[in-house]
Amino acid sequence: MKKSLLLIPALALAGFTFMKGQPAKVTDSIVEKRIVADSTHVTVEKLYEGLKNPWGMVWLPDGRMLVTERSGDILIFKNNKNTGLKITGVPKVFAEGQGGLLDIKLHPDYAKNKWIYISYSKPVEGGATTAIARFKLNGNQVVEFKDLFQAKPFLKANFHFGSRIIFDKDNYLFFSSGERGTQPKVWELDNDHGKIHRLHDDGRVPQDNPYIGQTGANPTIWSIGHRNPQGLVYDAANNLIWGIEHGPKGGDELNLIQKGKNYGWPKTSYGTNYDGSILTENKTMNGVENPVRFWVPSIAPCGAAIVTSNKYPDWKGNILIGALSFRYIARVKMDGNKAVGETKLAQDIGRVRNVAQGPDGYIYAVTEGPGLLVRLMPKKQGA
Ligand SMILES: [Ca+2]
Repeated sequence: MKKSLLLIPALALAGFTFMKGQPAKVTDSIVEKRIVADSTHVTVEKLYEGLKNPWGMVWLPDGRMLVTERSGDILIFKNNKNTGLKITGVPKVFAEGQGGLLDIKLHPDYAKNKWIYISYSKPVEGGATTAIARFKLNGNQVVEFKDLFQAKPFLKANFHFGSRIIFDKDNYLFFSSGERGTQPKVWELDNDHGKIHRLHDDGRVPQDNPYIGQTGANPTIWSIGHRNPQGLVYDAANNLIWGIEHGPKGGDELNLIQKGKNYGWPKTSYGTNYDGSILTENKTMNGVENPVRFWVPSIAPCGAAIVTSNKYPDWKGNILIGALSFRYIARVKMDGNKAVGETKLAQDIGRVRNVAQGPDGYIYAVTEGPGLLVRLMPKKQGA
C-alpha cells in the first residue's frame, strides 16, 4: 500500500517550512498518518527499565554498550542486558537542574585509538559549564581523561548546557553548547554559549574555523545564535550537519549547521516566552538562517540519529528525533537539505532523551519517566 500524506491543517502539530533560497514561509502543515502505511511497521521492544535520566549511548566493538545517566554514571550493558556494572573513575559532574553527564561518542577510528568523548556540565568556580573531554578505558576504568574544552565564561545558571557531540568524515569534532540564559550574548563572539564549536579530535583549534584571527572572537566557534541544542546529527551520505534545538514556548528547530552562520536566537524565533508574552516579532531576519523545520507547539527535541541501516528500507536518510514533552520519536523525512514530512513513532513510550542506531542496524532509544531502553523492531507488512 502506498504511503499516504494527509493534509490536516486543523490538527497540525507544526508549521512546515520549505527552503527555496528565500526566507521560508509557513505553509500548510503536512502530517503523515501516525501508523505508517508502508512496508515498514515497527514494534517497540522493551529491553530494560530502570534508567535514571539517561542521556547518551554508544556501543564498543567488544559488545559493551555504554549508557550515560545525568547523575554522572556510565552503565554497562552487554547483549542488551544491564550487567549491573558501571564505568569507574568518571569525574564528578554538576548534576543539578539540566546539568550533569550528557552525551557520549566514540572516535570514528575507535578501533585503532580507543578514544571516547563525553560532554558534561563541569563544576567550576562560580558555577558550572559545558565541557568536552576524552578518555580511554582500561577494563571498566577511565584512564587518560582530559578536558578538551570548557565553555567560557563560567556561569551560575543550571540550565541550557546543550550538549551533543558528533564527528564528521574528516574526524573534526563538533559539539553544541547551550546559551545558559545569556540571550543577547549569543550573537557575540566573545563567549562560548549558544554556539556550535569545532575542534580537532585532540582538542586543537582548526585554523580554518570561521572566526580565526578576528579580534576578540573565540576561535572554536563554528556557528552562533543557538538556544539549547540537545541534538546533533552528521549525515555522512550528504556531508551535512543537522542541529536540533529547544525553542522557548514553541519554536523548536531543525537547523542545517554551516560554517560561520547565525541561527538567530534570541532575535528570531517561531516561539514565545513561557508566559506567552512576545519574545520577538521576528521569525526571519536578514543574515539569519531559517530553520529547515520547526515545531509549534514544542515537542522538546533532544537526541537524534540518522537512519543508514538496511533494517528500515523506507527510512534511509530520515532523521529520528526524541521528543521529550510529547513522548515519541519524530521521524523526519529528509530530501537532501530539505525536510519533507514527518511521522510519529513509539507514541507515549516516555520522554525520549536519545535515539541511536546500534551496530546491529536497529534503532535504540532511551527514555525518562519511565527510564527505558527500547529497540524498534521492524515488522514486515502482513506479519
Ligand atoms: Ca533559530
